[in-house]
Amino acid sequence: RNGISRPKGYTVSWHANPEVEKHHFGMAHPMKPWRLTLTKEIVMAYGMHTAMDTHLSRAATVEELVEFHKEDYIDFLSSVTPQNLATNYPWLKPGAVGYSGPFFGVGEDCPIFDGLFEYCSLYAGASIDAARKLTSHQSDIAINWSGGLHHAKKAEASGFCYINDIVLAILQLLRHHPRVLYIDIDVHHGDGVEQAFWSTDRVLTLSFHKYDKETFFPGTGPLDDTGPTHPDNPGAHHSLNVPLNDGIDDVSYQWLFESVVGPCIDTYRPTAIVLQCGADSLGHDRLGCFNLNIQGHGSCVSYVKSFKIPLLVVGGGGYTPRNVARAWAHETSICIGADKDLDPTLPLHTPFRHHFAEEGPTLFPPLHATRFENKNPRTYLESIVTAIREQLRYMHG
Ligand code: V1S
Ligand code: CA
Ligand code: ZN
Repeated sequence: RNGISRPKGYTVSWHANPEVEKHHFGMAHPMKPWRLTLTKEIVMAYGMHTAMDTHLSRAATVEELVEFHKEDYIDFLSSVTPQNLATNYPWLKPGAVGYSGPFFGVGEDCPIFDGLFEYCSLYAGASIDAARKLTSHQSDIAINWSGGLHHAKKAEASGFCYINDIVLAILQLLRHHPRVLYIDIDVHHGDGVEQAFWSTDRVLTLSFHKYDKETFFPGTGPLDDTGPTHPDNPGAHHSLNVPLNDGIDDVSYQWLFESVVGPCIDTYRPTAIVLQCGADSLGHDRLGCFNLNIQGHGSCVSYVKSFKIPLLVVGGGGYTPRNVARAWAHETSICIGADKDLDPTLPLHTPFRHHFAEEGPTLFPPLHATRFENKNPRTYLESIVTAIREQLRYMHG
């Protein structure tokens, strides 16, 4: 099977539970957990699972969830169902007496669906397990494609995210690691993670995203938003944001990513890294507006891996399921060091094959066809790099 073998000198672990994939947000909703099934189909067809320690993840416990989230919010998530919603929470209905806007963030973006709490606790459990594999030195790279849900707040669901598995995983890492770097290449701003670690210098958060305060969710993450700067806040200058315009391509993104991430690692000297690989920054995404190819997106993973620092890799957004699956399968191959060995023709012979018919059975379809013109001139990218370097000078390592 393509001769995939275990990586030499380091261990990669894969954390997943197929129960996650069975949940449905609703027909019209762009978040499709079955994209994880497609990802796994490709990974297994190439034989990549034989090169990793594969762990069936378990549900996070309530005690684990309340390490970040508020207890009444977890109580709500664990007891609400589509059936009891209207009876138990009548004030949730717009127009009802006492209605005061979305309740715990519930609404069209974050609907209450069957099995919601199982879905949440399973993806969170996988990220916590993955982080523990790193802290116990049993893995050097740990992967949870079902995680990466970066918008969830302490007591509020937001942007398809209910539990912030990334925050929970970083809290685990902080038990053993003095400094954690969080990098977020989802097309959206990683606001929930940024906010959670806003007041500490032990986590440096760095998000690349499309930024438009008025028209693009969540409307936060301008370049100059680097953490509250009052003198006694240790977290000042420890939130970095790279706001981008439509249409950025592989060459620009790769140059920018390396020009920003390199100095961040050199200056901050993290002892662990969490990489959120939201695949909605790919071209042809249903919600995104960038023009990245699978290779361009994957080059971020290769670059981060090259520093040989304990690494937690999580998923995130990604709304054209077949391309999400291609990207995350390719990135799995990068993690195990097999990317150069893969035949780019998808070795799929199962009924899943038809999902890839549109672009043909290839791992690397061209996704750069410019639905969005590149509105990020070189001068703009250079000004970002200058500003980030400026921010890093405030950091005392
Ligand atoms: N963009 C976008 C978008 N589309 C939807 C949506 C569409 C159909 C549905 F049935 C339900 C929702 N919501 C949004 C965004 C949220 C994007 C979340 C991205 C999550 C992530 O990739 O970063 C991580 C997993 N919400 C909005 O733009 C808010 C609205 C302002 C517009 C859409 N309506 C449905 C709610 C209010
Ligand atoms: Ca991002
Ligand atoms: Zn996103």
